Amino acid sequence: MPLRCHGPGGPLQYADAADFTHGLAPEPGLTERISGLVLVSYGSHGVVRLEGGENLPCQYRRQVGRPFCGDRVQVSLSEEDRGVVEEIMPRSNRFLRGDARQRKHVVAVNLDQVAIVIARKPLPSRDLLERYLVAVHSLGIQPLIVLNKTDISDYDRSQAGAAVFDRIEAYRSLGYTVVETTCKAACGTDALVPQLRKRSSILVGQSGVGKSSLVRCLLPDIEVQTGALSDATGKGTHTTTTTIMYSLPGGGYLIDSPGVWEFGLWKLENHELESGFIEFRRHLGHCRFNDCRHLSEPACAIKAAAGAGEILEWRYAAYCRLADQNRD
Ligand SMILES: Nc1nc2c(ncn2[C@@H]2O[C@H](COP(=O)(O)OP(=O)(O)OP(=O)(O)O)[C@@H](O)[C@H]2O)c(=O)[nH]1
Ligand SMILES: [Mg+2]
Ligand SMILES: [Zn+2]
Repeated sequence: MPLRCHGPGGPLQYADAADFTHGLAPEPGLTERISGLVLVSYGSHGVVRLEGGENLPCQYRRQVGRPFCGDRVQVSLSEEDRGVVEEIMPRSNRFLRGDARQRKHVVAVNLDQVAIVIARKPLPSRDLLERYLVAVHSLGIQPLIVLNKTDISDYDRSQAGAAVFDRIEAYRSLGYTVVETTCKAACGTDALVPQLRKRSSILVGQSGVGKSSLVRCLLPDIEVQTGALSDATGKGTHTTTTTIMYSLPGGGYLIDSPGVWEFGLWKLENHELESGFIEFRRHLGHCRFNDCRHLSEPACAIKAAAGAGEILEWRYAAYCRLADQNRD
């Protein structure tokens, strides 16, 4: 009996059931390959959005490796409404986080932008924003700072992380775009819309800052999109436990990622850490020692710039703490 898999534009592929006796794919050459985009990825399977717009549940092959959310892949059809990832296309970048042992984990790939969401409740931990900024700069792409929950005005100013809200203008002066949002008012996310248009962006940030709420405000058809994904995986999708990609109405993609209680970095190279502080860059190369870590070395250009007020004292202090945590 022929198997068929329909996309919106008609049948995508026909194949003979006998080819699939052993599970995954028929012999090479028997099926055409279809390009797709990985919307959500679990250990051994995920959901791929095909060129025609259809969501296809797919298995992975050990020899091909595990694709991540945002990966461009080639799939073949293995059985009705199932696919197999045959190839992962080269990635432009990978957004990483570090675990408690400073090992790297991939969150999502092929990003144009990382939107770091912070809120007054829950307050960010000390240096959280700096850690995210370092992680984003290591990809060579621009971060966007999103201050959500602007409807909340009372918060615990005694906590170290609360200082972020007094420093918003300083971040703008450093060159960062900061947008303010609230999910509790009509048009509360309007400032974010043009920043996301026609780009692939990921929302990252502490658990509870409102990433999924922002997604719900920005996507009028969120129910349709999550429904289509649940249909494709055969189980309910819980956006807060899995990194998941949605299509934006004006073009582009928005990825919701599970919140972390504490965003950690991996073991960084010195250059990754120092260039994660963008205002340091013009001073780099002017220290006495080539391998200067800008902590207690003599004739350090970064320390001198911090002493002269060219680098903000609190940014330099944050750098020193991150450098200290980054030791072997
Ligand atoms: N006051 C206020 N509450 C908000 C706002 N946005 C989200 N919330 C609330 O904050 C809580 C957490 O929102 P979520 O959208 O689930 O947060 P999240 O960042 O996705 O959390 P994780 O999935 O755990 O990472 C919910 O109770 C939301 O209703 C806002 O702008 N203002
Ligand atoms: Mg969430
Ligand atoms: Zn130095």
